[in-house]
Amino acid sequence: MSSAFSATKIIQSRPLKSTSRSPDKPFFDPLKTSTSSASSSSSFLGSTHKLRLHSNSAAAHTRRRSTSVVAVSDVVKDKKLKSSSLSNLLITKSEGLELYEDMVLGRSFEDMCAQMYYRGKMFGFVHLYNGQEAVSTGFIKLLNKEDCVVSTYRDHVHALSKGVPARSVMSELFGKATGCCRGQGGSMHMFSKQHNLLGGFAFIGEGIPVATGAAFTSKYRREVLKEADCDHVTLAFFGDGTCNNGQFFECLNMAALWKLPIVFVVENNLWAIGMSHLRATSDPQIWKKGPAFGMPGVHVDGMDVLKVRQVAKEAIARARRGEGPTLVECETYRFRGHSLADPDELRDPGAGAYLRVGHFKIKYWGYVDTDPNLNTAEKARFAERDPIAALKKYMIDNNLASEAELKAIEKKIDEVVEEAVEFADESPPPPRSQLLENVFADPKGFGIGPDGKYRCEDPKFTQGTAHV
Ligand SMILES: Cc1ncc(C[n+]2csc(CCOP(=O)(O)OP(=O)(O)O)c2C)c(N)n1
Ligand SMILES: [Mg+2]
Repeated sequence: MSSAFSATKIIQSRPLKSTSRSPDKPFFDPLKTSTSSASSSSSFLGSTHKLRLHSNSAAAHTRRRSTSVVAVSDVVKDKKLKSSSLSNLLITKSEGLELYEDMVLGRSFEDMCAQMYYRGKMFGFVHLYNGQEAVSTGFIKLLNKEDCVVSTYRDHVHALSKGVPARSVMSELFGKATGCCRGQGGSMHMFSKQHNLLGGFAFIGEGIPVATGAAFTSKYRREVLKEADCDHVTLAFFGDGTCNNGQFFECLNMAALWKLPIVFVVENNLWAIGMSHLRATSDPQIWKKGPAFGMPGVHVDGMDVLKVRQVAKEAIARARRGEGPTLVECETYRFRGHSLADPDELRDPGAGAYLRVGHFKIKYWGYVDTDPNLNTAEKARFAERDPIAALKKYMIDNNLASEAELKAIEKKIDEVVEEAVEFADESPPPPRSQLLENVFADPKGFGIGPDGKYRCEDPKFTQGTAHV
């Protein structure tokens, strides 16, 4: 197998070895591929190559600076070298169009959210997903309806990819009764039982145990309740910053111990609000934490939907086959501020986005940069690797779609998003009677006191509290 394919990061558990960072330790560069050190038999196609020794030489410096932008998946390029036959491509035309439509929907929807937020139509924090679409689309479009997705506060696009209609996501954002949580959840708590979207969670790491529980349910139903056809898989999405949270480690342990059908999908966008990933974690290569718990750890270029999809295919298939969990680290980037309350002034590279090795500043992605305006340079570099533009180019270059066909999809999505806004705007707010629903376990909404009586029977109980 040639370079792009052999450079996988699937690593099984092995004896403990220190992985703490030091200037002598290897860095990995997702833009490069290598023929060394990887198992050619791994089925994690699309995974970028992993470790490569950092060199301080000027030649290495120049090479890194001149790394070209990946506009066409290396995976596909590699395939094309062997045959120009369309049948050898990684996606069919209809698959490509589906991926394109889903990514365009995610992007357009989020752009519209920004507009509506600044027009005062939404309340509370709203975190957009621009730039990260290849991860949601690359994974979720491979799922069945019964499979589960657990997200974070950056959850609108995961909901859309899982099939929750744009109008019910938008309506939820507007706090309206027609929203997917009847207006009670808002931006950070998208949920749809029908689509097996188990939430949006505002606290970081909060969704990981929920996802682990969902995966446990699938296994329990299959093995204990003998529901032979219950092969449902759960995907847990979360960020790089969240990987320093204890729940992440606890759940990796349980998932590996019980061989749960789950994929932990880390969306490493290099920043946790204004905290650089490099500054916050002892070993920035998150995928390595998988093998430490006895599961494969895989790294993939999260700006390339075709690579993400290849890795996702195998990780999901493993889970479905009963072979247990996988940890996938997708290297990606968010094109906007942390939330719409952040005018994108928080990512200050001076605060530690760069490692200092000797007199070089080493960027996590393998760049060496002396640009004083590092923040702008970082954003510009990732803007060039926009996953939607990359897929578009690939589809056209490979005669999978014409410019007109893709334009037609963009137009259709514009209409879907416009319609979603109109629907949300015209929808009624939730009734007052909904105010205390789901606040107390008691369906009457007032809870039961220690004496076994409804608390509302205490005449003083509601004094000073909400009345419905
Ligand atoms: C338990 C908890 N602690 C702190 C916060 C505040 N907080 C909100 S977002 C965030 C950063 C998370 O970064 P990351 O996991 O990388 O996700 P990203 O926002 O980059 O998608 C933090 C610390 C929180 N929401 N929950
Ligand atoms: Mg992050």
